[in-house]
Amino acid sequence: MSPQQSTDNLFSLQSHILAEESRHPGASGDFSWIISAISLAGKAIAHRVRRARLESVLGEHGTSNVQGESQQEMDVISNEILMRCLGTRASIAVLASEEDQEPTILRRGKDGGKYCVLFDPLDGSSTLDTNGAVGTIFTVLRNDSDVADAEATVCQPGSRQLAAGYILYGPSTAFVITTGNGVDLFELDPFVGSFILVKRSLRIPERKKVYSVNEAYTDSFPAGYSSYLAWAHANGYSSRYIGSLVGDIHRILLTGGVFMYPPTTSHPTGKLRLLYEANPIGMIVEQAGGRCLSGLESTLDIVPTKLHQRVPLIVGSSGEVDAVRAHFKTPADTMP
Ligand code: AHM
Ligand code: MG
Repeated sequence: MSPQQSTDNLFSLQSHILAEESRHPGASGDFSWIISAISLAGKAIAHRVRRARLESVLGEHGTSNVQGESQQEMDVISNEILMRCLGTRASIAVLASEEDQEPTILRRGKDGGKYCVLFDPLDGSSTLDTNGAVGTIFTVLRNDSDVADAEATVCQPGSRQLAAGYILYGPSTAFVITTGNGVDLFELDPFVGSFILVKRSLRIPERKKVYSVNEAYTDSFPAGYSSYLAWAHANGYSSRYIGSLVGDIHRILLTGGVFMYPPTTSHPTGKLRLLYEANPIGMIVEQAGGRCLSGLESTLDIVPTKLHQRVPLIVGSSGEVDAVRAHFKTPADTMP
């Protein structure tokens, strides 16, 4: 191994963000403090996830979130960890979580609040009881200090995200991030205590005959999705579905394919949340050369109207998303 390679292998997330920030003249360092808080939270959540069964913190917490979904013990613990790590960062104006009904205002723009951080603390947590992979999804937005209402402040289209990422708690802990300049993959070295860069500028393969969807709901899918699935069955496609978005997206990012969560009878506008699930995943995948749609629209162009808004999602390899899109002949093909 050359000296250059060994230096690359020991490039930490912290150094990477500082290096990225130094490319912007006049950068204050506030942004790297935010990513460092998310990285600290990721390490703390990874530790708790690994010990969840030993500490008997699996299963339901006995409460529901704003969306009426039962909260798992680890949802609540992960949310608290993120709130505690991010709550101390001076440049954050607003924090918003899947688990909390309202955004939390930390400070106004005039008091130095420059950024908003939105997250799903532990996506796919219902698979945790059976030792499934789960993840934290996050996005960073600029705080528009002219907007007084916190919900209105965070309702920005995904195209305005400053950074987006996820942390996958699987056999290893992976940290995937984009700041709009490609996508980089880090892995936690638990002995060193740092996320170490393992892959720079990830590119998602353009084609791969694999789709990822909960096919048990096929009967309630709009016509365009059913037509695509019939086509995929006839064309040698394979299926992979973990039921945990971060796990499914990580596989697709590395090996290609398409993930879909269409509108269904029980979720007529889709299940996944626009601001802290679809948008960050969409930014990551598009930065890696893939595509992200919500029905006929580009997900990142949707102007959100509320914090917990849901959207349909079709995301992955550009050629595979286009293959789904080709079955949407009219808007009716995308509607339940
Ligand atoms: P959650 O945020 O409540 O965990 O729900 C999101 C999860 C995703 O991780 C996953 O893709 C999807 O829900 C699975 O839903 P379903 O069980 O309906 O297939
Ligand atoms: Mg979620």
